[in-house]
Amino acid sequence: MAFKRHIGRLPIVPANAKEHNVVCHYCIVGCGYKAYTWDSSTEGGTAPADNKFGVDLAQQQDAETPNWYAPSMYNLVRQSGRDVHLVVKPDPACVVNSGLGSVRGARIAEMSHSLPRGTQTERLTDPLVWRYGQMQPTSWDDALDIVARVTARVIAEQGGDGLFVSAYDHGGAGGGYENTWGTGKLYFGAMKIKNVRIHNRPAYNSEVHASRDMGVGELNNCYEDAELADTLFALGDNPLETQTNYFLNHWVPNLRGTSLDKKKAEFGDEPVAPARIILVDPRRTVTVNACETEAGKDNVLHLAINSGTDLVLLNALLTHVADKGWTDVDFIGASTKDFDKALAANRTSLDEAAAITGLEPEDIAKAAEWIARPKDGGTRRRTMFAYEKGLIWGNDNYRTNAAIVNLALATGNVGRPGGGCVRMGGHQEGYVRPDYPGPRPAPYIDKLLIEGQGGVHHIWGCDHYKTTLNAMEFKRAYKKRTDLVKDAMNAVPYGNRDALVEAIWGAIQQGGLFAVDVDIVPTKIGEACHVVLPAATSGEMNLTSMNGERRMRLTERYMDPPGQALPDCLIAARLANHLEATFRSAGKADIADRFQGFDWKTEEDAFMDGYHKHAKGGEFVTYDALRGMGTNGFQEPATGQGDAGTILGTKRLYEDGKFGTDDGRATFMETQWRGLQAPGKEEERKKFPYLINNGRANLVWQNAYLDTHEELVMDRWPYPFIEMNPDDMADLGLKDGDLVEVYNDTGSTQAMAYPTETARPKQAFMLFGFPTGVQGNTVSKAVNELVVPNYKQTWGSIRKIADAPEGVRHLTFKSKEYRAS
Ligand SMILES: Nc1nc2c(c(=O)[nH]1)N[C@H]1C(S)=C(S)[C@@H](COP(=O)(O)OP(=O)(O)OC[C@H]3O[C@@H](n4cnc5c(=O)[nH]c(N)nc54)[C@H](O)[C@@H]3O)O[C@H]1N2
Ligand SMILES: Nc1nc2c(c(=O)[nH]1)N[C@H]1C(S)=C(S)[C@@H](COP(=O)(O)OP(=O)(O)OC[C@H]3O[C@@H](n4cnc5c(=O)[nH]c(N)nc54)[C@H](O)[C@@H]3O)O[C@H]1N2
Ligand code: SF4
Ligand SMILES: [Mo]
Repeated sequence: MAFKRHIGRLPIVPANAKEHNVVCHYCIVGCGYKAYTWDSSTEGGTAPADNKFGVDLAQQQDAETPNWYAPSMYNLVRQSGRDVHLVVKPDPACVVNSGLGSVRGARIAEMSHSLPRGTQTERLTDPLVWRYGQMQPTSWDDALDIVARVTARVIAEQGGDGLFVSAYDHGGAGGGYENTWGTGKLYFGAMKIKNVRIHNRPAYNSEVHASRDMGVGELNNCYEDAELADTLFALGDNPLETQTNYFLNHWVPNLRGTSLDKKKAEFGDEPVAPARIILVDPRRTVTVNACETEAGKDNVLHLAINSGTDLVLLNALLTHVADKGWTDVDFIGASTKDFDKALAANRTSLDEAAAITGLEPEDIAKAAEWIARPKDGGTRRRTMFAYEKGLIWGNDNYRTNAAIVNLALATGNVGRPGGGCVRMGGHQEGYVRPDYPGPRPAPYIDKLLIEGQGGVHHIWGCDHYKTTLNAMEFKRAYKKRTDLVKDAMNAVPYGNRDALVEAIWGAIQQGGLFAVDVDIVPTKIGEACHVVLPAATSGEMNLTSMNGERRMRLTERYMDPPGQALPDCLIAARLANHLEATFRSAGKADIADRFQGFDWKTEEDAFMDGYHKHAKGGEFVTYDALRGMGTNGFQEPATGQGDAGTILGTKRLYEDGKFGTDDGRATFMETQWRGLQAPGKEEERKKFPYLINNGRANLVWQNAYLDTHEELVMDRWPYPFIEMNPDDMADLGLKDGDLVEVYNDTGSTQAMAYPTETARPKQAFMLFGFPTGVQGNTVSKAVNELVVPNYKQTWGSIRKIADAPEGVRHLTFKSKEYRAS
């Protein structure tokens, strides 16, 4: 243990502290928090009337008391130009988390920008422009003028296809309805740009095209369904680490049997019992371990499937359920179509499936029983199907996604309490945009950039250097192209804007690329950029998003953004203003006119222009109404106004049996197995000895964009871990914490060996997207037919580089599993 917080005593929250509704801006779960702020020169007292909790703090509080906060929940920040104390603490009254924090969310406060306390001092404060061979601070008008002029020049010469855009499409920090609307209105509404990609994949497409094509929106249930289900079916997800409080507050009670009263209240005489759970993951995750501890091993079935073969398992489950007569015949008849066709096409025996998936036929049969064998008295079993990146970034995304929806529909589990067929989710959601003007399949943006296409690239809140596929080649090409422009800019003597734009255009004609990065901190891709624009983030602006059960809330602004930083939606609006002026002064009034409607002064203006006018039910939703709904909000879509200005929502989708297709019937799909589908993957699997499975860890948020500037996470993970079977480590002469190179024909990267007893031989698992070792360097460029990437199926070799360096000597290499107490 090297990490210390150096906090001796924390101030008491006074009774009159300002209270703000906050939703954690990290993961999809969207836990409710309260932010308390008060003047830095005062604090509350121990008497009940003197503190926010209204209790006698001179008395010892019990272990689970909410009248307390941890050092990580505290900071000293600016609010309307004054220093204030800030406490951001989980809200016990929020139904999502019931007062739970996680190792990420419980650190919102200490991950805020504070000069007095020296936290997140790396935050961008001013627009930066490449000048005199380095990035230099400047004004918004100066920076946006360059961006607008270069962008307009490129469009004049190359048309709209010369502008490339990378932009988040999610909620939470670096997203939200205000900001997806701001960027969407600019690029899709005003400019009709089609060369756009999303933060996490190299094209403008869906992660779950199949589910949507079948008429089943991917977030169709509510978190309570996890408490009501007889069986939980989790495929390619790891919710203890990645949807932490959803798992702890809604899955664990069902596994423990503490939600039985809820089940009885909901289901009357229907037999109920604590849930059983099936987890499909090639790796024994800590979620498997937690489920065994909570539910007992007999109620947990871990199917340690061969990587990339989920489709076969799902087809075999469908076949077995149908052959046993366990399908929901009434539901299939009333609400779906093409079942017989799909069943015939997808027919897969237990033995066939066992041969490909590496599972035992009996275990597949057991899973089918747990999913669908009727309960005593003949009532249907209620099963909730939940999947995430092990499926979404897995082999044959489209068909595998369809296959899990097939199984959920066949067993009548969509639109019913205790059911659902859902993404677990990544970030929160917060999508409202004009329609994407491009085709399906959408253009493969990374590939086009690598090939030298486009003249200007706008990047909003993502860092492909750490998180894209084929990342090494991307960085090589990107650096070369952006360096050409830097060199050209260096050659313009001074102050002459026209000459600068000319020089940049000249470099673009030589294959150069002009790049603009909108972010909150310096990023790796930002190092290649020519203009960097500082964004405000959640808590520094008002921000709306929804979570994995479509629960929408408003996070209220509780502190000032650093320096000149602005909300993304207002940056987009100002950029639109500058583009309008540039086109107008060039005599192109018709183009200039397209940039009208960006006269927003606040993020609320953007919200009213976007969500309020364009989202389904948006007419019922305003900031005032959301403020009144607190951290519980309402579940989208809004359906009307209730008493006292409340918003009425939708607990589950499809409860009426009508789905999102033209005729309202959910459509079964044919999903035959066709092996590892992405070009070159099968060859890679045969050629290289190790599966380089990859994904997330509890402590780290995404590409560590904030964590990297903070000691806690970097102390635990100075280098990305690669979990390895101890025998494999012995074969390669590796000891705990030794540095290894991971490599294949696509690229190479570096990681730190972490011995893991439960890791299967020749199956490693590496932390993704980490600044000190980018797993994506080894992920091939191969995508599916709709340009969805296949990050998870990566094979490579591993070799020792060095003994554990000084920076890892203090680490523990104990098992990450926990034992029953
Ligand atoms: N190998 C491999 N690669 C993967 C994956 C995988 O499993 N394996 N997963 C993929 C997935 S699911 C994801 S989501 C992506 C993530 O890929 P990215 O989106 O590139 O990664 P993030 O860490 O989410 O990046 C967020 C960026 O937004 C910035 N930011 C935060 N808040 C704000 C804000 O309010 N405004 C602005 N303008 N910027 C802000 C942060 O500083 C950071 O630079 O990675 C993908 N890549
Ligand atoms: N702590 C933390 N939480 C997060 C994030 C974070 O960075 N940190 N990021 C958020 C984001 S943006 C996202 S998208 C989600 C992702 O949430 P998850 O999808 O739960 O996370 P991952 O670790 O990417 O992948 C999940 C599992 O897929 C498994 N897997 C790999 N290959 C296969 C396969 O072929 N078949 C099956 N069945 N499984 C496979 C991996 O072993 C891994 O355990 O997490 C969100 N929550
Ligand atoms: S579970 Fe997700 S939303 Fe909840 S506190 Fe943790 S990171 Fe935030
Ligand atoms: Mo994600």
